[in-house]
Amino acid sequence: MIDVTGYRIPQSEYLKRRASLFTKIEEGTAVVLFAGKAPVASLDEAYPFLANRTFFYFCGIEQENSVLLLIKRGNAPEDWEERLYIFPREPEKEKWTGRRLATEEAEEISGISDIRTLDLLDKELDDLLGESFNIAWDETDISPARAAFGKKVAESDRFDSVTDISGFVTMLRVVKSPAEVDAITKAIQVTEEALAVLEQSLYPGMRECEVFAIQEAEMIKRGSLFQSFSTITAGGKNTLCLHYPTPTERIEDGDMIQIDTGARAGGYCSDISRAYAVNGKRNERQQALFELICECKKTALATIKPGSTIAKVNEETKKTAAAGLRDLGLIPHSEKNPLEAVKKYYWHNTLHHMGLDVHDVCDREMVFVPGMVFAVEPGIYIPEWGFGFRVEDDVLLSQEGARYLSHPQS
Ligand SMILES: [Mn+2]
Repeated sequence: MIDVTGYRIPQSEYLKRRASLFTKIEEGTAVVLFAGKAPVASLDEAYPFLANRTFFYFCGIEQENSVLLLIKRGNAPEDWEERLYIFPREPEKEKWTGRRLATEEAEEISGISDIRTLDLLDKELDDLLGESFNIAWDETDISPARAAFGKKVAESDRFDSVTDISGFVTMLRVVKSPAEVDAITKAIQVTEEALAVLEQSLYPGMRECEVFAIQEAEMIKRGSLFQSFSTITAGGKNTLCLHYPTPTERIEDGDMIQIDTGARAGGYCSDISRAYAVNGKRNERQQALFELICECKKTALATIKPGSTIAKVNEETKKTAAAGLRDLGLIPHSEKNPLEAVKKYYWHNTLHHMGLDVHDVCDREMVFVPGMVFAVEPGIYIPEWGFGFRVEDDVLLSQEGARYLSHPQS
């Protein structure tokens, strides 16, 4: 049984990433990135915390309110300064909140030797603003911490010189290193081991929430405490709702169950969808749809190659879906525009980038290059039949084309 407890990618990755960022920004720039904190659910109850993924990308720290400061005084690496601000250790507070990172641990994870406590941050940011530094940040970060800093910057008359690094960071994040592919592969392995247990546990009449509970429990047992997203489990007609949020119904004999799920490892996501017959045997229509979706996946895989685009893969896959739906009698042979008609049954995109975010950062027009990782999820939903589903696997693009990181369902 795989166990990803405490798993993380090597420190050297973060050193490399920060060096890329330093190379990209101009001399006299200070990059400020925020981990953020969990939003309040109600009163004193907060949602689970996940550090801002761009912050995490550059230091690997998963602790609330932490701030990364990268200062480029000159072009030579010895003129690049890295500081990480974290909470100080506070035994009284830690009785409630759990142990905070020690300075040495933060250094060990991130490779940053200058670890400071958060109480110094405000004054030191003021100092920077007082000097002639240009400020750079991630404009897609919607956290209150960044907003508060934004106000400070605006008040300091330095607003003209703020640079948004999100576009450049996207270019870095969208191409995965071998260490990142390893992390994603581990996350996939957790998800797949859990799915194998789940498939053995299915029985007609079980409730959607029991399916949910088994899948989540099996991933948690393997050390994935925080999933890529909350597992979706929908039976029967509920498979016609893509992000079905209320899994409480029984799955009757003869019905399909849709599971869309993904564990995390070292902060990295997986994303796998399976469609099972709850009684273990697909009927004729279920089998026909399953085969068509697998056909679509084949088309998608053949189209995911260097130089291709999301739009191209979508279009080719929809052609395969349209042809299949015509054979099944759902799109009339007389239909003049099958690519338009297929929209009635093909509701979502065929693929998305996957990494630190499950729907990872990207520019949708971006031309595919080796190192990209995608979740490929053709889905066909047939209201006339009362069900539909997607089958989803994760792939890595190399010079030779796309190859599965997960093990496709048959
Ligand atoms: Mn997906």
